[in-house]
Amino acid sequence: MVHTTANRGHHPLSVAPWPYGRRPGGRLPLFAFACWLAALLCLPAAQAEDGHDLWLRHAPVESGAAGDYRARLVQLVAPEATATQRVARDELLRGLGGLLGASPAVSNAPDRDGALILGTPASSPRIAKLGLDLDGLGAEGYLIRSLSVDGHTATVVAANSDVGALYGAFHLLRLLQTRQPIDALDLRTSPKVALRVLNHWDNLDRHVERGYAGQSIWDWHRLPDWLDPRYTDYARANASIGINGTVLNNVNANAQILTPAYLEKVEALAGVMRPYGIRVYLSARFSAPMEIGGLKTADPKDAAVQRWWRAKADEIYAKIPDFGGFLVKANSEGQPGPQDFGRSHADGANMLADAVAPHGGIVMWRAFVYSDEEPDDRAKQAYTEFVPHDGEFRDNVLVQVKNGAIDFQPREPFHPLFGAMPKTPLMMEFQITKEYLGFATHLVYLGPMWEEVLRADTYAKGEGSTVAKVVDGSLEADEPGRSRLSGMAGVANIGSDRDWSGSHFDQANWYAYGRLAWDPYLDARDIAAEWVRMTFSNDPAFVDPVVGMMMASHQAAVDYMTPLGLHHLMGRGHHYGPAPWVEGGPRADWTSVYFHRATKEGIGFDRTKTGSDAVSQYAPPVAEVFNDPARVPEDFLLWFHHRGWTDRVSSGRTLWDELVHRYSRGVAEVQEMRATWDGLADHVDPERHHQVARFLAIQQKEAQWWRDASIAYFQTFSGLPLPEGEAAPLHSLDYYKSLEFPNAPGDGR
Ligand code: BDP
Repeated sequence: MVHTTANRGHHPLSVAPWPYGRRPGGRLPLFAFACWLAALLCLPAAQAEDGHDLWLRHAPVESGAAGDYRARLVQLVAPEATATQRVARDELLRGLGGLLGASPAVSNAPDRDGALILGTPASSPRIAKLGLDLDGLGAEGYLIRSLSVDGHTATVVAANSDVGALYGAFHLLRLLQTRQPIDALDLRTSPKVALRVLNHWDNLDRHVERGYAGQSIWDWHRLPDWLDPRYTDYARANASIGINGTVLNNVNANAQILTPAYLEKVEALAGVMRPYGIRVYLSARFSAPMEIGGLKTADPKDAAVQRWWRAKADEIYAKIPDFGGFLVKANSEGQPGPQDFGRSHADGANMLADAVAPHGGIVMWRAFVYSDEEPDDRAKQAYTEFVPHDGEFRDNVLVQVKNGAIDFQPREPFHPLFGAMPKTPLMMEFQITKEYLGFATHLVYLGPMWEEVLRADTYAKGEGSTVAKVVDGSLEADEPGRSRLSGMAGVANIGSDRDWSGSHFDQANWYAYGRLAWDPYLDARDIAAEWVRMTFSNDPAFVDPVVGMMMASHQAAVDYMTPLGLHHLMGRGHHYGPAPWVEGGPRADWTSVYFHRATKEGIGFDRTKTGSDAVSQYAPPVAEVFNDPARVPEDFLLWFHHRGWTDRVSSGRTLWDELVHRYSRGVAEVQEMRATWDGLADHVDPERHHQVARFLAIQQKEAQWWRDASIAYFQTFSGLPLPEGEAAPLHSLDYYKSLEFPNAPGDGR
């Protein structure tokens, strides 16, 4: 059976022919019907490779390796007293059954070679007796060791909690899925970041803001009575990569979610997530006391407002004792907030923090703010608003900061808030859904982009003060009175599409996010290789070229969309496709011309000390580099500088020539990705190969569109000819400007 997805057909430039006989809504050709009948009558039902299994695809291991694994995994000794213990045991039985053809025998004690012993000192007498060094693993860490137990060879997966043991079980499966040897294991790991959270920008009507994978997976209408099995699969997938929290609703929040009718639904979802170590959180609308509480104000200093939130928190915790807390977008893009009542972000966050504190809850307060009246460079506003409040936030508040200061652009320098608020835990916010990076059709692996940000040096406490150290709290651990919280948020790319993420390769971004949240020092390339092996194949003839494609894909997208530090040049509203000509409308910093500032003389946003001075929000060693056109990384040249069209760049080309070169380089890279993928047909099932191939064709077409439209537009300023050998845009500038996409998916509502 071939599954179709909800939003594919809407793609305005879609070119994909339908390869499987019956197109939905079309006629069934006779031949296809005959094949279908034959298949139905004669063959066992084959499992379609529709991507639904994600990286939890436990396809059989090749016979040689399987023998080695089987000898080590003859018997499973694992407790089953709690829901989490049962989940861990079932994952191992299911996973090993798939990988090795048969599940290990379940036993109460190891009585032969090849025992797999899972548990905690509390859940497993065997593990208690081993006296393992579990100190330092914390509540969620685990160790995996090859040992001799009661005279038998054994693999021990031990932790301090059931959830730790579950994470260990998934890790063991991953070792097999990626064909690692398991005969001399000695590994221990615990998460470096405490809160590893997905943010769903899902509305209650199931529209997903910036979602490109169908509708919301949360079927609010049928909840709480119908628990879609997908919820469990979602929880499994997240637990397998260590994600331990999920914010169910959009940051542009609807207060309805806090009404009793919805809290009952939230409670049902929390029940599904709980065995997997996942807490649910909600986005809270700041004006909820007025909208659903009947109060006249939402002023955080008003006693009635404070009482309302405390009562609301009590009500929630009575239903969901492990409720995580609130995420809040306040005084940003029209959302209500404390400033509406003359109060600060700290006042607002602390009022909510006080309401959830008695229950152990937390508040994630977003720093994505910029004001309409503020004439200053938008890139500077979050820093300006938040830094003065460092030290004012309660212990159970994290300030959630996007990776860059504008808005999830294809490439941004790290946000200047990182390192600038030493007394406040700053939670990283990455966007997994590719709002600005080609939606679900472009193959863009985000691992390298996130790695670049996490490894960036803030110099806040001298060299080596990386963003990763700010996020995991290690950089400022000695800061007096600083809360020990740490967190990372990822704006989910999950929807009702059968393949969850709208494309096979977008699953890799969900996966990479989870892995980096667990350990922000991991290598994007290693994560890609792991994912490819688990999702597709372990054959090096496949793994190497595909990892190569993935690793090159982010730079390629930056090149064909916004090279050299350009940013925010996409279509207005829906953000689909190039539109560097966007101007006018409600506010300057929602236009493209505000950001590229092209003139007859040059292009780029002057954020130097003599320009908007955004550079001075960075620590001096960083500011100096960003301020200097000769030293700034060229990838950020036009982010920080306005440069002349004929100025030379490091390649020796003029800026204009370099710009054109980079646009073309991006398109060429996509063409190469296509050729690589086409050559790999023998290594992939036809369903997935076909879809990826067609999506790459869309990507190439759209990369060309980005290049051509951008060059045609910027040439009206530079007035310069294209460099030798560069093809002219396929269409006129007027043509590109005339394109409209009123039904592009995922818009904000
Ligand atoms: C922007 C999105 C918008 C979000 C906003 C946010 O276009 O839909 O509401 O970010 O993060 O990138 O709040």
